[in-house]
Amino acid sequence: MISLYSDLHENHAPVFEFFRGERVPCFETPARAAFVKARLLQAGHELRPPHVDSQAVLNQVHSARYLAFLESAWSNWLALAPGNAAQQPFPSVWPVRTLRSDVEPANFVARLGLYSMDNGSPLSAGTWAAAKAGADAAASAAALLGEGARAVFCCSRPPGHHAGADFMGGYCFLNNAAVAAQALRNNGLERVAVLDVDYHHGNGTQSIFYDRPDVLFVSLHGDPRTEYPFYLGHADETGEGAGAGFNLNLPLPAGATVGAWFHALEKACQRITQYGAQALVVSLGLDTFEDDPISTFALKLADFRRLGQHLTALGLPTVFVLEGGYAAEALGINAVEVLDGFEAGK
Ligand code: OKP
Ligand code: ZN
Repeated sequence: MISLYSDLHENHAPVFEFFRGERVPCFETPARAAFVKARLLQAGHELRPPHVDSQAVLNQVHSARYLAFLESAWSNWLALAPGNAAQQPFPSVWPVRTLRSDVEPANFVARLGLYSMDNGSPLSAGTWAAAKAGADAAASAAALLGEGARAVFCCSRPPGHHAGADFMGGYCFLNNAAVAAQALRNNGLERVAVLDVDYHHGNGTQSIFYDRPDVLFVSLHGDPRTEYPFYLGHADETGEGAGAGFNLNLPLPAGATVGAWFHALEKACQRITQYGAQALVVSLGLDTFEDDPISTFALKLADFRRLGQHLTALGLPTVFVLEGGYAAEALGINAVEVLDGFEAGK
């Protein structure tokens, strides 16, 4: 399988995130993609750099003012104070209910809060370039499908599925899965399905396509009553307006069994088939792994092969986009197991 990979992810290397008010080392590290890259090469997969500029698709998926903020965020942070190069910006104030988000403040930290859903998306010098390379990979993968590729894997980080049209969140800045789906639509496909198998609900992807029937969003994830992102991902979110009926959430309780997870996967696959999708985008988070440090499902290596087998049975041109997975060393093996299960089909 063709895999798309750019070294630019390495410069997105924030040091700290917050956990219960304390600063802790980031879980979302450059080593994650390095382990996946190494395993891809070891397993004989072809690595290519992204070759398509995603800017036009980004403008369809994200708001202009959010993109402008993100692209200039690091230079604006540096301009605030000498010495900021060695510091990480974090938001500390957010426009929740009753506060205005239509007026962009001049204050940098206030703008950072406006464009963030949490304080869990640390920025560093290379964040924009890394995120843009991930979006370029998603657009490139869609182009390769248009040229007849059966499947393409985007080995990119940071992840994207929590990023909404105008906000970052949960380590995510640009929504790579949404870019892939929109690029496939732009290529003339009428119905595209996004299947999100990350442990965490893909709130950003859901919200981007919530009122649209042309992109079906299906997600299995930890129940948001107890699991991040908490404020979206419930079963009663089924789409709105023209998109009514084209959103399917299959939340599972924290600690759910592998059997329950595959049962939900079968329901997800049935919905995608019934929809008549012409292509599939998989938000491939591997934090459903039994040893994941921030999640509570229990998939093992062989289960990732089984996931690949289920996905190939859909018979659709497929873009895989790497999302979460924080047992970094196992991430490469687990990710390639999905791809090899997909290719072998048995
Ligand atoms: C991103 B993706 C742990 C806090 C967890 C949010 C998790 C984001 C997951 N200290 N913060 O969906 O894998
Ligand atoms: Zn996740």
